Amino acid sequence: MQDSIRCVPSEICQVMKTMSSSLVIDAESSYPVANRKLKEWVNELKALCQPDKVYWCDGSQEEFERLCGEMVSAGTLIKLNSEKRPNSFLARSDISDVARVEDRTFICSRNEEDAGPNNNWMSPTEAKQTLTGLFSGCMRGRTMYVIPFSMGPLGSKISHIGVEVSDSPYVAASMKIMTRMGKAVVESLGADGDFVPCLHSVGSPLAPGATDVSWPCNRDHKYICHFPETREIWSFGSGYGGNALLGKKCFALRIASNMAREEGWLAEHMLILGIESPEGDKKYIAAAFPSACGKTNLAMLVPPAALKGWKVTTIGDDIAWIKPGADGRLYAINPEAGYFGVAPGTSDKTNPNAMATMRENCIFTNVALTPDGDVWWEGATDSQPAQLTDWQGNSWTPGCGRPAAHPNARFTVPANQCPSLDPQWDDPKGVPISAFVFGGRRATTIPLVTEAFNWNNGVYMAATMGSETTAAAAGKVGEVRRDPMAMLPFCGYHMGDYFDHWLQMGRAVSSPPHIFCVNWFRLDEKGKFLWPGFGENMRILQWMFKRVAGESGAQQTELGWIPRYADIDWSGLDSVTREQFEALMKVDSQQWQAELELQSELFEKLKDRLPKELVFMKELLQLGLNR
Ligand code: O2Y
Ligand code: MN
Repeated sequence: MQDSIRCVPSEICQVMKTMSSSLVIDAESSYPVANRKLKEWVNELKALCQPDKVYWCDGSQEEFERLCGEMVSAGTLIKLNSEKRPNSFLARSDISDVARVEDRTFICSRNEEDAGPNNNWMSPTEAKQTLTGLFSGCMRGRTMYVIPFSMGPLGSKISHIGVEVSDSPYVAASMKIMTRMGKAVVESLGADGDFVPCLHSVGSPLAPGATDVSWPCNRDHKYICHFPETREIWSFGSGYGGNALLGKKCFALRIASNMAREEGWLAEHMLILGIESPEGDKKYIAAAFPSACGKTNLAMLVPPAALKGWKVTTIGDDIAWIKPGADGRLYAINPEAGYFGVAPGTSDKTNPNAMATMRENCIFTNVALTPDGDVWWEGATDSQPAQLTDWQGNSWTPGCGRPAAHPNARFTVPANQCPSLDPQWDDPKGVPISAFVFGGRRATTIPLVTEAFNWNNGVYMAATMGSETTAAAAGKVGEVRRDPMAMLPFCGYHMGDYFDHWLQMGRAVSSPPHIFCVNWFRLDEKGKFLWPGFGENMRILQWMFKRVAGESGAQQTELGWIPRYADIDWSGLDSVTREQFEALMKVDSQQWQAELELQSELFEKLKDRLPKELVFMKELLQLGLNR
């Protein structure tokens, strides 16, 4: 039995086999496809989903333009003003389909315990049974796109290949931007190369003669299922972002985290950036922050002019795949080839590099449209335009009481348009990582920056990181939500096992990176941010750089090493006083007693598989604080 249908219940399997045996093997590709598993899988899916047509994407620019043109004719895309925004488009999604659907996301491991309390679980048999029913005939009246893609540079030892089969041309066009996609990937597979099969449908078959809607999806049934043992993804009912562009969160994090654990590497929710000193020394860091904490801004940071000669370069803004090198260091690639960034809040002030990146060849989703055919979103400019069309296509004026862009509106844009792109971003060897940085959004308790004493101490810090809930998130405002390593929604297995994997990785390499924790969001008693953030974060990156180089001092605390006022370069910044800095760095033992009690809730949830090293770290910290 072929890999892709290994877990299908036998009666469904029989139906699928009967359907495919009645088909002539017909790859319907304009280029040769030698891979047996791929041809068979596509033919099975053709029989199951019953599309009108099968189209194999070649990944060419001509194909991208044709797909976009077809979507403009169908009303899925609006072409933007070519003078203001060349070769760019706006998509408006259905109101039921605007974000990742965590409550409809499942890890379908054979044993429920292996998915852990951090995931929704469904048995593989039940998932395949339910989804086979839903996929049956789901592409009628539509084209089935076969989308071969490489996560990472083609041929790199750190990269892996996937093939997404989808009935969404928006997905096909977005995958061209977000991955290395097309014919060369199929060629590299040869006859027997392996790939992760990713099946996707918007779940909205078209009856003969029926007119389509601009954003087809299924309002009643959405399932984002991952099968870690067989390394498959089945996604039904949504055409949006992480639910549908399956190379991203589904493959590069949930499935890849399982692969990484088995094979001894790391698949992380991390940006990767380069820091270059005025002397031309270069170091790379990988940094994990929960969703919507300014990751893209940090990845594309523009240092203050007063820090003469210091540069930041961008390798990636969201995901890092990290493997041990022969020299005992960890090497990282950005498996993606584009950015799927949050538009609201992005401006020439907060992220000029992102604004320059999206000057052309961009697909915007759920932003507002200006009367002259360009795009706008909250925070894009200081003043609001007098008149707009909002993300749902309705007329909008300032003060109308509705946001013009959806808060999760996105830009999808090729990485190679980024002005701060690192020259090594496409290097198959990856870049050596000198430091890991973990950040949460905390109003109190957590210092601006702390360096861990050692690897296990750093893993403990990362495992216990969290963010306070805001009005936008469900739950009580101000409640701390733990988001270990920013991986809570993305780790494809039990979080306790994931911590253990991190501990083991530190032992597996002779030169593990330093580990730092940051909190850009500490408030004063009046509720004002103590730290200016954005480009000024460079001062903290600079301190990390010097710590790694052995060139900067620090002060020991119960938590770890922290900079003294004099250890930070304050040139050109007088808005942070010494008192403010002390407040940013303060380790308040009362707050920490409460923090340790809150951390116990996480440890309690994971207790079946919590590594003893982390319990020991917590006890050590408790002892230190009691002293
Ligand atoms: O809502 C979505 O589908 C996108 S979520 C997303 C997109 C890009 C990068 N990160 C995230 C995230 O949730 O972490
Ligand atoms: Mn993310």
